[in-house]
Amino acid sequence: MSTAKVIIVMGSDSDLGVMAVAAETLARLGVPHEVRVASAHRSPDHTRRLVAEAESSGVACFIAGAGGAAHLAGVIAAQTTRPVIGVPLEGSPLHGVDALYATVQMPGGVPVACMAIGKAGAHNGALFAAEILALSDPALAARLAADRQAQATGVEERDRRVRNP
Ligand code: RP5
Repeated sequence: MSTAKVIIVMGSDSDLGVMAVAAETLARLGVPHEVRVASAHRSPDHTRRLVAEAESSGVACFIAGAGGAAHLAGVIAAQTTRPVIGVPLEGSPLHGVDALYATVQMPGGVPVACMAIGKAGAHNGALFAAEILALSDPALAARLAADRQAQATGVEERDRRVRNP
């Protein structure tokens, strides 16, 4: 964990299919990161240790993805004042709405930045983490701006294709 600036924590390895999107986005932007599994409910001590170790090793920001009664982001936020980004995940019979409510409805005093449910949330969570780091990293800010421009160019290209099939 020594060089990671962002740590992506998942409640289970069954979340990897979605949370890998966050790792891919951070890798594309050149943000050093690490992916870990820790459960707020099944391994509370491991989760506590992970947060403490991440803080000591210089992690600036946490991304926490969990499904069901998703307390992971909140439990991490309870133990650090570094930014915590929560990604509610689908998979339960309630299709992620349970995780959304659990992640977004933090009590005043312990903030979690809650993203959208699923892959869009994992993608945006990584972008949001990069935006936080970019406040003190002009080269990363430039890469984020280029990424946003490439996205706009891609939409314009799709518009051209739809208009001229
Ligand atoms: C949550 O329970 C995890 O984040 C996962 O989304 C869900 C199911 O976990 P598994 O039973 O697949 O390990 O804590």
